[in-house]
Amino acid sequence: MFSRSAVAVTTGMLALSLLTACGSSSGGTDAGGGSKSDKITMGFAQVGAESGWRTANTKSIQSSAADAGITLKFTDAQQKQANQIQSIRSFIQQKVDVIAFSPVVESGWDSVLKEAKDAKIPVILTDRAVDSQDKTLYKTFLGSDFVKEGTKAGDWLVKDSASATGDVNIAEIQGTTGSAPAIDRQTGFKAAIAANPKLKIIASQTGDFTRAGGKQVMEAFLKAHPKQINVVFAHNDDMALGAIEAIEGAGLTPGKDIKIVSIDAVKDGMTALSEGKINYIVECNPLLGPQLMDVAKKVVAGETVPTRIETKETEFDQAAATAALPTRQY
Ligand code: GYE
Repeated sequence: MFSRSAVAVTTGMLALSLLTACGSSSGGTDAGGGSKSDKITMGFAQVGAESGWRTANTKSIQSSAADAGITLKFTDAQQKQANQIQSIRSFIQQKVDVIAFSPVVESGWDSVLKEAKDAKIPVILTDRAVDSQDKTLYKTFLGSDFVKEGTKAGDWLVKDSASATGDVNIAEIQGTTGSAPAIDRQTGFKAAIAANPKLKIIASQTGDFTRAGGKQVMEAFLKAHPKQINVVFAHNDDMALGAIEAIEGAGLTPGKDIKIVSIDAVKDGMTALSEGKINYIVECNPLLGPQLMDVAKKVVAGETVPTRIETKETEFDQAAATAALPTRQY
């Protein structure tokens, strides 16, 4: 007993002296340049854990906060706006230094964002946008151009079906109703396929960005439109993977009998693409953490930041997916 506590005391003293030494050698500042007493606390209200994309996004945010020396208060809204609003209110009460969140849907944020503004807590939107008219309610948006993603998916289909003689019937599996990526990806895709009047969307429903949702919606589509669907446009890879299960369950070959184009480029989606079960994937990058922490430090320091920060993204066919898979991070 005695010797153990002696060790504990000695270890404690050593830790204390190390801390003092660090403090004096760095002049009382941390690696981020702020003083120790101003360590930033960020409240982050995440959408949920609905997809592979989301899991990679959460990991990126958590590890980047740790790397940047930012204290992270993280909540998961389970895809419900009410939960997210509650989290944001609780972050305001806790007087965090900055709030970041990925809004489940686009509308309905004005009052809670006004509460944050009145409390002088800056807000950063990540991944998904809001449709608020008052742009002073948040400092910046960090994420992807979802319209462009939908356009790229549509452009691919226009090229791929250039030689089709009859109608090309498309079934669309949408993301969460009212969410920025669902709205914008549909807009971009529809505009792009207008280039060829043979391309027709014959069914469109939400699968809520989940694999189970994609499977269920595709099963219903196959029943309602037997032997009619030529192409599936899924707003994310997880729903495409669910659709693959439904297509195989109906005795058809995904990628051949029914072509599939989706968005995200997560590992499972890329694997299905390299196996020929998906035909094309437009990338949406979930690794927003490092940029978010950088911009949060600037915003807390009162620096002006661009009002929109976009992620660079590419797209993959079967060969590109096969080449990229061994080093794919998510
Ligand atoms: O595409 C999907 C996720 O908001 C960009 O949300 C994100 C989307 C992503 O559930 O997989």
